[in-house]
Amino acid sequence: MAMPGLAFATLILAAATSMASAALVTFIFGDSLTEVGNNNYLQYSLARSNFPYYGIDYVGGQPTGRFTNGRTIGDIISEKLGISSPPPYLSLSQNNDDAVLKGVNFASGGAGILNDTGLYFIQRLSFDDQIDNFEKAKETMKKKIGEVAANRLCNEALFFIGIGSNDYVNNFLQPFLADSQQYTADEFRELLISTLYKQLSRLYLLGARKMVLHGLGPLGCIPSQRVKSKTGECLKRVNQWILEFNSSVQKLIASLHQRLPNAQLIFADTYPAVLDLIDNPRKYGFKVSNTSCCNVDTNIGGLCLPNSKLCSNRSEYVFWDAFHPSDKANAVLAEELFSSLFSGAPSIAPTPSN
Ligand SMILES: *[C@@H]1O[C@H](CO)[C@@H](O)[C@H](O)[C@H]1NC(C)=O
Ligand SMILES: *[C@@H]1O[C@H](CO)[C@@H](O)[C@H](O)[C@H]1NC(C)=O
Ligand SMILES: *[C@@H]1O[C@H](CO)[C@@H](O)[C@H](O)[C@H]1NC(C)=O
Ligand SMILES: CC(=O)N[C@H]1CO[C@H](CO)[C@@H](O)[C@@H]1O
Repeated sequence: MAMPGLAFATLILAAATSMASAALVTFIFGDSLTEVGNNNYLQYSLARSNFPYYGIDYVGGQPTGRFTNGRTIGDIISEKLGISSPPPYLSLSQNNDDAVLKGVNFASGGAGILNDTGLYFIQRLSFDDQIDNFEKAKETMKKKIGEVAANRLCNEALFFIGIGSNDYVNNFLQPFLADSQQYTADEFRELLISTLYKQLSRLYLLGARKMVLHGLGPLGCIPSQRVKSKTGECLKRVNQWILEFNSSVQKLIASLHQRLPNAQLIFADTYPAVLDLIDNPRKYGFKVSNTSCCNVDTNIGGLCLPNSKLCSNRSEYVFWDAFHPSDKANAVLAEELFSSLFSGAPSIAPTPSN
């Protein structure tokens, strides 16, 4: 993977350093770790965070639909690239918005690779739905700048894709759902990978070339999973499944490189960074990593509700609610991701600031 990765980093660098002439366009796909407000537009969705205390540390201190107290990793990466964080797709006025030419966020809380993931949230945009929306956005681009320019824009844009956590947390790990009874862990992983293969190939056909795929973090260590262990420990079996999923994604990327000419996919391996943050919180200036700042009720979901009690210092906690990192943790993770993508470019990868 080293060669395409390096070439790719050089390309991002070129794009980032020539920003004065043309801004880097990013398209973001994913779940609640990357959503910036699409679900606010889904009337019946239960996967929402547009209420206090979400956003308490975001600009203006108001909830936006981000599932954290402050910024997502995508917001912070955008800041570092000197571009504004792309707006939610559903906030754009359809057919008549130049915003599609500048980058769009398609992510939706509760979404997964599979359509039936997160079904108890009633409404969310699955990865297939998000690609459908990208296809519509592409049609809008073509109307605005013509087919050749729209294709070129997509070929040069950066696609950030972070999806799969909910296929475990809100599907396979829920004993009352069909998938956990129907499949073994190996079969389920194979289903995810073969589905992802079709989805990434479809994005490629729609013009995507430079894609950053986020691996999954150690989901066995998030507060909503820890409470299932008698001692509050990480669930080893869950972490093992995630590691196997990550390996399979790495193999999938290698096979896509064989089959899709000029595709440049990078696996952004977030697992070790998140695990280190959880195992050694003090190393990064945190005090608590085994429970969330917001005192959530994991029996009724684990989101931070308006009547929840908050910790006294939000900067001391790795987790904001039972699923999502705090703004401060996202800053640490974004820093590591950014410097791994830009490893050859110390000049534009600022040193960690806490
Ligand atoms: C999701 O549903 C759509 C529409 O029914 C279908 O075309 C697609 O293949 C499904 N995707 C998956 C991953 O099952
Ligand atoms: C978290 O770890 C601390 C010790 O570091 C322990 O006292 C506390 O009970 C743990 N909390 C949970 C929810 O497991
Ligand atoms: C909150 O915690 C951070 C990190 O430990 C520390 O730097 C800061 O001084 C604390 N703030 C308050 C008000 O105690
Ligand atoms: C089996 C296994 O551990 N495979 C890989 C999964 O991803 C991790 C990090 O996310 C890699 O370091 C492993 O090699």
